[in-house]
Amino acid sequence: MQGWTGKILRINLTKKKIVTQEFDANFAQTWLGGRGFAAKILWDELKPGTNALSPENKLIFSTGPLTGASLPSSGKLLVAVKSPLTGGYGDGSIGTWACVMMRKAGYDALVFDGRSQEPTIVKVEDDKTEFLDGKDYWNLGTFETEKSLKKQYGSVTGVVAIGQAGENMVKYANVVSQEGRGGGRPGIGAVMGSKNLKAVAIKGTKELPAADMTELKKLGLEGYRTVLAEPNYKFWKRQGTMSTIEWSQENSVLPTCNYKEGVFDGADAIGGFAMEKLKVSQRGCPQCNMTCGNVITDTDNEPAELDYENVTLLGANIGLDDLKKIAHLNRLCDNYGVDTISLGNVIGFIMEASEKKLVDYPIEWGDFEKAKVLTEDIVYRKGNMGTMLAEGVRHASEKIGKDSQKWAMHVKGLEITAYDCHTTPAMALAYGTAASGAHHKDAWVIGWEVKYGRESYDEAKVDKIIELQRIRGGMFEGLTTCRLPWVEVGFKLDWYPKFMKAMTGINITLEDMYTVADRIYALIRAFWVREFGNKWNRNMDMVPARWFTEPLTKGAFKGTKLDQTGYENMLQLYYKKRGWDQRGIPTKSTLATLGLQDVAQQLSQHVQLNP
Ligand code: PTT
Ligand code: SF4
Repeated sequence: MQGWTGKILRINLTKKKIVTQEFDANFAQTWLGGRGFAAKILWDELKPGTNALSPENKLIFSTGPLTGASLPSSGKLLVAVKSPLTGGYGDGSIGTWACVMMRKAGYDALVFDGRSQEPTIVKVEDDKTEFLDGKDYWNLGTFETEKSLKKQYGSVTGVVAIGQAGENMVKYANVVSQEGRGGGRPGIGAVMGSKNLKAVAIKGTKELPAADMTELKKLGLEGYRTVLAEPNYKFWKRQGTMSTIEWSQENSVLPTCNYKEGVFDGADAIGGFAMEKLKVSQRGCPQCNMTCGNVITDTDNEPAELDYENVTLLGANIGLDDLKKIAHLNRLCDNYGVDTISLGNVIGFIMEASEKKLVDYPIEWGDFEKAKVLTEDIVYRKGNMGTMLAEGVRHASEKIGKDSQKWAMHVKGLEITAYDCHTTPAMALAYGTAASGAHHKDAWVIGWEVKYGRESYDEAKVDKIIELQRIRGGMFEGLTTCRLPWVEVGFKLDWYPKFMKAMTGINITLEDMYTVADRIYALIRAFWVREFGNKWNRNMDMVPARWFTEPLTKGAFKGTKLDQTGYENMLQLYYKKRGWDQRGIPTKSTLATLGLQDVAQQLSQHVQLNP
């Protein structure tokens, strides 16, 4: 087999046992890599109902056949677990040298299970894997942890670490690398913390297993040159994802004060152009010439990297209009290893609860000092408030009650990312049907929807969502390369079959990859359904009531809200097109068509399946 290393490193943290498992070409082509491998391993190996923070949960780092090669933006690692935040499938994609090194060390995936008795660090160096004493690293932030490991083991070491949030099992703790790459929103950091695994350090020196290295290098070079020549490239290098702030404001979809509104009075002060005036440098992921991490200095004069999502959730959504203050909160999140999106949701939620006098906790919109204190309380689970909010917005609203569930902004327990959907039914449905809960990664349909016309609830929107889920959630998460060259500068999709041919020696078309994407999507859905059994129902795919019941009060779309019947009709149509029944469960024949007969058989032991 070429393209894949064919090896998965199994690391049991309880017994300190290491086993190398081999897989064949059939497994590789059926599941592609990254998200496909992770979903398959979790489905096959996790007993339904496993406590996500127990030693039995699996922590998976997986890559795809293109990961690590000298090709545009191929430095991404997929991290996955059964999520402690949602109880379902959870993953994230993070740019890190660790994935390049993992492939060079000869592995397509690392799978951790068990729990170390003491804090530990796993170090993989080619064929040698060691457990290092992690006690001295416990209670350090991710920055210092990585710095210290690199000092000891060399600057080329790829490091993925948790901070204090992961150690304290904050349900939306993530993992961080290179001081500004953060991923694994649904609590991947919490699972790592539950295993007493502080960090993973990887070094590799082997050649990637390319079928035709000369062709791959040639294509890679052409690919990088093509990216550079794209007309959008220059502006992208200036602002990266930050220009989306202005776009969202102009289109009334910028989440403001806990998604009450889609426009923010302070938008200009936190947008891409304001950022440019403060920008001091630029960072990015390995193997990428688009380097989109914009660095400014924060209120402590420390460097902090800004992205659209981070700035929107820690800015507009909590009523804060000062980029340096937002940068400070962002930097705290990166160092503590906590998801900026969920944290911004949680803080916005509690500001609204305070405004409505539902909690005895005074905190006003835009209160930076209190937001800082609250962040620390959450990360260390201090006091009633910190402890409650460390569990996420769904849990907090269940505790507070008094109709707060209506404006607790999540789907399936995962907090919503940075698009307000009062006026955009397709984007709402994209959140409702995303693989891990409310995430834009599977189908960022809003850009298309705003041009197409947001008022309709029609079939074209459902088709577009499925098309994007195939490309983004399936193909890119399977290949495990960054999707932004395609999304942002127009790098064409037909490059990827060419890359695949040079890497694997096989002709794999885009259509072939979309079939794998559908298989992955069906398996992830089956995983959710198996976890929830008879409690699973279509309400799991509903979005927060606020968008249906409370119209916008500002901006060009003042008075607009989502139509619930329209949303539900689109959801039913989505199920039909996916071959899922009226509850959103794949039918036996859909699973069989995707080669998942064994999944159907198992799933039918948990819920009744339709033929
Ligand atoms: C992703 C989510 C996002 S999506 C952002 S900003 W974005 C937030 N970033 C965080 C951060 O930073 N620090 C932190 N402590 N928490 C954070 N949480 C948030 O996490 C990221 C880029 C971005 S920037 C995006 S859209 C694209 N996402 C990709 C993806 O999902 N898949 C893929 N194949 N390519 C992608 N390319 C882009 O990568 P999650 P990164 Mg992230 C600091 O993981 O869990 O999916 O959440 O990894 O290396 O920082 O790159 O406007
Ligand atoms: Fe990373 Fe940005 Fe490059 Fe994607 S475009 S690989 S997120 S630096």
